[in-house]
Amino acid sequence: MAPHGLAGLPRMAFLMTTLMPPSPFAMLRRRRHAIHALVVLASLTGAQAAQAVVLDFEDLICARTQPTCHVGSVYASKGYTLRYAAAPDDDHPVGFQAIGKLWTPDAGGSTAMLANSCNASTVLTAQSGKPFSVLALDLAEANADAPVTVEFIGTKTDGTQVRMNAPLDGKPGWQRVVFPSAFYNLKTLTWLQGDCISNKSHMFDNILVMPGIAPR
Ligand SMILES: [Ca+2]
Repeated sequence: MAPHGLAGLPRMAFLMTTLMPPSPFAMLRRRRHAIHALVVLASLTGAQAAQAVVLDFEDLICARTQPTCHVGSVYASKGYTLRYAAAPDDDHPVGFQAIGKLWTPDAGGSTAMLANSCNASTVLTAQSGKPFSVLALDLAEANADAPVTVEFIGTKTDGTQVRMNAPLDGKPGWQRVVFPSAFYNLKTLTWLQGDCISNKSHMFDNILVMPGIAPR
């Protein structure tokens, strides 16, 4: 049986480590990431930007009063769907877990999401069935441990794929990933949870997504 996601929860194998307070540099870095994402959004036309949404998981109210709570294998919001799938050799799929601010490694954050088993995949699709573009999202070390690298795989409507690795800095806290235009006009966006051994677990938040940007 593969070990699973968060410490202190059923079938979880992770250990919590001490969380360091965010440094001024980390705060500055976060602000710079935020500015970058805003620049990306500002480069779009008004009509395009008006259709952009942020999947921020704030509707998962159970995480307002609990460190974590169970979500299930599907999360749908604002025209988009996230699906969890356990690794093929995983006999005990767990599903998505909402992460609240009471979860220590989410200090300073807001309600976020975790695919709660090793090597689980998360797949983002648009409920319209039409191409969509992912502009940015936030990642953090789920248990404040390292290393964490998240590989994103975008699949286009013609079946071709684009890939990008997002290594985290190893310091507890949120980092913003801004996607290049190769990640516009996708049919699906997939990323994997770490293997819990050489690649530790991550949580995610604030997925900035919008309908496909012409040309298609
Ligand atoms: Ca949030």
